[in-house]
Amino acid sequence: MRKLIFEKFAGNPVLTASQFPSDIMYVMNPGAIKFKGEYLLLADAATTSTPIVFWIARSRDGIHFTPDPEPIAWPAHRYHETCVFDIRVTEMEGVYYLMYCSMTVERGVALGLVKTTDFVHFERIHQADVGYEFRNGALFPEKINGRYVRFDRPMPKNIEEQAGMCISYSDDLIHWDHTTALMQPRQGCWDSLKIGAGAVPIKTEAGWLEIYHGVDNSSTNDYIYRLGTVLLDLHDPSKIIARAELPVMWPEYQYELCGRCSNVVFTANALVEDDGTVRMYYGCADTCIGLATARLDELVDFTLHGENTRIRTFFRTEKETGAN
Ligand code: M1P
Repeated sequence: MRKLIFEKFAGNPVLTASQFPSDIMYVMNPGAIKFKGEYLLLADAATTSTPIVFWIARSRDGIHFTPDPEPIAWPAHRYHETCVFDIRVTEMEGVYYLMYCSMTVERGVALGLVKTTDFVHFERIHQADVGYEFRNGALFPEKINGRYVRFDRPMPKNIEEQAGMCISYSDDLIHWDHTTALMQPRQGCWDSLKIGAGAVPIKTEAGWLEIYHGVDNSSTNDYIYRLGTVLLDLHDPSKIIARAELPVMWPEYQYELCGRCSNVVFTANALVEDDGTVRMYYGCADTCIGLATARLDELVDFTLHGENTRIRTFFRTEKETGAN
């Protein structure tokens, strides 16, 4: 297996639809958490009859997972949710908050919030935002300056418009305000079309480390989803300390290159172990789930200092290429 910053587990994928009941077609993009000595994946499971249900798979060793007999009994929504996807799990003082994308006919795609303390009983906190469409919500694991903070991404109406990552604040986890643009796609780079929060941010001495996804459409047939990193100020996460120029992970193997949506690596949670290993579960081609690991200090160092390469762009100016 090749390694840049993240090293992919040689036995990938660690979870596939074949481990679930027969009407599950694809599993992907899991929220992940270590709870009472077990690794839990809260996966998107696409069924033959409904778009997606959330389904927990549990493991003692983080490699061999057993899905629960049934999907999560997801708490009712004021409207009918026609699809749900991409849970991100945030723990605060023993409560586990599940921020997720909620699709209803009335609201389009918005961010809903559910909580649990035991991963058996689930209680709704928030239906979904009103107004603009939001996706890729990730709640920070602590209040900052007395307020809850989340990443989100307002969705442009036109897919060709650039979609950037924003940061929003709340006193009650229901009403979100001061939505501020945090960062934008970078023209000509691996994250040129759209970007969105990936993992719930990780607190480090150097700042909040965020592993985000970036999409470019340089391929003739498809988008490519890669993962990159950014460090944000601990006291004011709307301030960027450093954004790595190059991605830390990208689709390379058959299970990431081919599937329901090809060329996708997509993460929602990266877990930090006591020895400083970052254990990241990720969706592969919207079809199955893989595991990749990295050292937290290497991720921070790479974000601050990068490789000894300048940013690679797909398109050079005439001046850069020396053309007349
Ligand atoms: O199909 C790739 C991904 O597309 C969406 O992410 P984004 O809105 O950032 O493009 C999500 O639906 C995600 O679940 C999916 O993996």
